[in-house]
Amino acid sequence: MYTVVGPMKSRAMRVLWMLEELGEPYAHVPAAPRSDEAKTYNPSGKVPALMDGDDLLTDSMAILTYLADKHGRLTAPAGTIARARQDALTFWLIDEFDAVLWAAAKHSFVLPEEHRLPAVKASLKAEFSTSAAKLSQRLEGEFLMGDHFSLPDILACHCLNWAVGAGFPRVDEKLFAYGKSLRARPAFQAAAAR
Ligand SMILES: N[C@@H](CCC(=O)N[C@@H](CS)C(=O)NCC(=O)O)C(=O)O
Repeated sequence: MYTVVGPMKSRAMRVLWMLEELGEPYAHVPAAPRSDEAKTYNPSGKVPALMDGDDLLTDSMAILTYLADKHGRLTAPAGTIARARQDALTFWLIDEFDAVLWAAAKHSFVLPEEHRLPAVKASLKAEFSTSAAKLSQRLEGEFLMGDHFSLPDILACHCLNWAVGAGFPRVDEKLFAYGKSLRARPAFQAAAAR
């Protein structure tokens, strides 16, 4: 039995969405980041965390990769060229989307006030727009890896939603439509209803 730790409005959403896609049962503990409750699972207080029985797993994309490999779904098999390309895209999204959004969050409310540099946000927004245009350009079919939904789609869509919430510039129509179609998936809707 899986237990997902972290609120829907955090990177825990990626894990909730993944488990809904897999149709795997799970419990949800919507503990806030850094809360005492989150620390009872993950001593760092970071979310998401996933308990698989007694085993603690951390980091959203490590968790998603573990689940995809374990259940043999939503990923190319490990050790294949297709997987190397899928992983390259995942790491690119972490560098160009997640890290940029996280830097903006740090300089908005995460870091102690004396370490925040709000002026950096304009630069981060410009960087994000450049990366979003690149992603839009490489999007050829319905999904990032072609005709099948896979892990990078969960990461990309979560970051696109995060960007809207953080007041980042609008992405182009093609990428907007891509995000919209992913949000319409029953598994996304079920996770978002948490
Ligand atoms: N790379 C990690 C980042 C986890 C992370 O920083 N989560 C945020 C909430 S979305 C958090 O726990 N922040 C609290 C903190 O940084 O102390 C992942 O993808 O899970």
